[in-house]
Amino acid sequence: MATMKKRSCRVSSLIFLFSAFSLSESLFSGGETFKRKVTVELNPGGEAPPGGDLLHARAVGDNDTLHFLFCSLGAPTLLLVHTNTTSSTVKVNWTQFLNPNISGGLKVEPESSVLYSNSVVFSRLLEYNDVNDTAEVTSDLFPPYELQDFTWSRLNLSDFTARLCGVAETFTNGSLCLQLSVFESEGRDQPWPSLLHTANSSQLGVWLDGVLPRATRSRFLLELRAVGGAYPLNTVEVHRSIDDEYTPSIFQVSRWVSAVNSSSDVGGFVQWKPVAYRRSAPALEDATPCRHSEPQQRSGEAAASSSRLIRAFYTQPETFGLNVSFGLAGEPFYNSTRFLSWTVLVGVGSPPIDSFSPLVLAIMAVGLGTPMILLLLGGVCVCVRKRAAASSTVYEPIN
Ligand SMILES: *[C@@H]1O[C@H](CO)[C@@H](O)[C@H](O)[C@H]1NC(C)=O
Ligand SMILES: *[C@@H]1O[C@H](CO)[C@@H](O)[C@H](O)[C@H]1NC(C)=O
Ligand SMILES: *[C@@H]1O[C@H](CO)[C@@H](O)[C@H](O)[C@H]1NC(C)=O
Ligand SMILES: *[C@@H]1O[C@H](CO)[C@@H](O)[C@H](O)[C@H]1NC(C)=O
Ligand SMILES: *[C@@H]1O[C@H](CO)[C@@H](O)[C@H](O)[C@H]1NC(C)=O
Ligand SMILES: *[C@@H]1O[C@H](CO)[C@@H](O)[C@H](O)[C@H]1NC(C)=O
Ligand SMILES: *[C@@H]1O[C@H](CO)[C@@H](O)[C@H](O)[C@H]1NC(C)=O
Ligand SMILES: *[C@@H]1O[C@H](CO)[C@@H](O)[C@H](O)[C@H]1NC(C)=O
Ligand SMILES: *[C@@H]1O[C@H](CO)[C@@H](O)[C@H](O)[C@H]1NC(C)=O
Ligand SMILES: *[C@@H]1O[C@H](CO)[C@@H](O)[C@H](O)[C@H]1NC(C)=O
Ligand SMILES: CC(=O)N[C@H]1CO[C@H](CO)[C@@H](O)[C@@H]1O
Repeated sequence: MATMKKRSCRVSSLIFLFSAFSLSESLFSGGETFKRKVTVELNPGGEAPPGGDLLHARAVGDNDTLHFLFCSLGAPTLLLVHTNTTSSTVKVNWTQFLNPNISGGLKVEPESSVLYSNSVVFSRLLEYNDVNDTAEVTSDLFPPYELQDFTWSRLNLSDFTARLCGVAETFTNGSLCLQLSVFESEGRDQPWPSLLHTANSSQLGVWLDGVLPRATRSRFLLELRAVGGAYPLNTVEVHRSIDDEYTPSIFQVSRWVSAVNSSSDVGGFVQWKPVAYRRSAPALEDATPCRHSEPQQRSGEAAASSSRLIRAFYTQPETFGLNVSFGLAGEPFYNSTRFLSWTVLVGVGSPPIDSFSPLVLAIMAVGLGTPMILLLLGGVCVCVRKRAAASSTVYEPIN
């Protein structure tokens, strides 16, 4: 009797473990993930214009299309346009597009299909001399680098990835590079910060490589502008996460969203983990925290005059800007490695949220499950013993 119970206990504990594994499997690898069909086109309907490129990635879903436009004419700009049809197209009038004074050079047609649009302009790189190692921007701010004045390389395109590098005169041998990736389905890049992406988002990596700093104790900030129509990105929410599995030592994620409807599927987001890396192939000690300033309303005209894409698409751009600063007091200065990289996700709908991997879930299942099973087993054993003892006492008087 007791052995039978024990055997069935063992079997049930095995079943428990198996079901824990299969649950985690079905939660993560199973289930149809949302997919888009992506096609990429450089300078649609035109020849390579002087001084920059316009990339168009068209990501078609079941009932909708996401247009990603990335432009290096002026300050580098990423524009996302979400339409409610699979047949929307991008029309560029190059005569208008190349004229910095004229709006309307780029249209997404039919215009009635546009559900939402949002864009991010990389406007300025700021450098300051952190003489007292406080990592606070002080009066020792060097004249900012205006990214619209950089000399940008042609876009280097491979599959769904486009790379762009630019130099300012004082950079000597270094450069500031941006890399855009567009995705057909959910996943994450191998290198840290290994952000989770979906087919509704694109990823932008920015890095500053080999630039000659203007002071030995230089630190940098990057100024971003979010330009949009309805639902402007005007607030940054910082969410805590207990999971640092994919981005070691980082337990936070920052989301630049619209304060109106930030929790609904309407609108878009810019999302990042507050970490930058001081080497291109980083070890844990090369991670450096970054901070953001509160989004401030900025002149739409300034954004439009710095970026050809903004000028061409928006007539009355609503603009918010913020600074991301790299490094904390006491951390090595830029000169220590002369490298700094940071990654953001830009997309529509709800930002992707990290969850535990199957491995972690299995470990948790075993960690929590084993004590439960031991308790159960213990309970069963006690029961069986008591019964055995009870039955023997019951039978004794007969003997
Ligand atoms: C696409 O639209 C059709 C008809 O409007 C609808 O039945 C279908 O559920 C939609 N599919 C998705 C994935 O939204
Ligand atoms: C492009 O814009 C120019 C100037 O506004 C205009 O003259 C021309 O007809 C337009 N081209 C097309 C194809 O619409
Ligand atoms: C844009 O406007 C400015 C002044 O309004 C003018 O000086 C400049 O020539 C114009 N540029 C073009 C390409 O039309
Ligand atoms: C797309 O949206 C526009 C404007 O909101 C609407 O007029 C149109 O009917 C929608 N099309 C589809 C296919 O849902
Ligand atoms: C650095 O510290 C010195 C002495 O405390 C102070 O006089 C100076 O103003 C500080 N410089 C900056 C840029 O904060
Ligand atoms: C283009 O990018 C690939 C990697 O994406 C790199 O290997 C190659 O050297 C780049 N080419 C140029 C001309 O920069
Ligand atoms: C820039 O590169 C040249 C040749 O590669 C090298 O001689 C020079 O020292 C470099 N300058 C700096 C500041 O690293
Ligand atoms: C992406 O967008 C489509 C269409 O709006 C939606 O059906 C889908 O659930 C979204 N996928 C993710 C992973 O957010
Ligand atoms: C940067 O660091 C190097 C050695 O790491 C040092 O020789 C140099 O003086 C530092 N400062 C600048 C401005 O390059
Ligand atoms: C970024 O920082 C610089 C220097 O402190 C400041 O002038 C600028 O206004 C800031 N930009 C935004 C958008 O807050
Ligand atoms: C103020 C505003 O635009 N609110 C919208 C938030 O999103 C819901 C749907 O998700 C709309 O119904 C509200 O109008």
